Amino acid sequence: MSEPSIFTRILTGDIPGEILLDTGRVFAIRDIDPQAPLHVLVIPKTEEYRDVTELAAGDPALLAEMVAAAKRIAEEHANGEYRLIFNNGASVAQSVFHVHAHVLGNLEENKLVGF
Ligand code: DGP
Repeated sequence: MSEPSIFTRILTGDIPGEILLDTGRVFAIRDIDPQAPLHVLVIPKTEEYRDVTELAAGDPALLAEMVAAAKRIAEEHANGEYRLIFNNGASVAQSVFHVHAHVLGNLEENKLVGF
């Protein structure tokens, strides 16, 4: 069996990290290397899906739960507006192959983040 992902290790408490939101099937943590004033990762608890393409095909309801969780994070920690980013593949900077969404918010006006 493969090693648990870094996100699973945070979820199980093996690695310290504050869980901002837990909806049952989805959880959220702050990104360790924030690219925006609000930068949170929304992650399904299952490691079954490597990226959002696999997730959308395999469990679209779980993808919808991730989007709803992103909206809740934006409402609780920003003005309700947010940017949602999924990296899909190493060549576009995906480094953790346990699907996750980057939720960015509180961006300065007209300032786009570099990813
Ligand atoms: P990606 O490049 O799309 O695979 O995003 C992976 C993100 O995970 C990256 O922005 C940094 C974040 N990350 C990696 N290790 C840790 C960690 O130990 N704790 C937290 N909170 N975030 C991490």
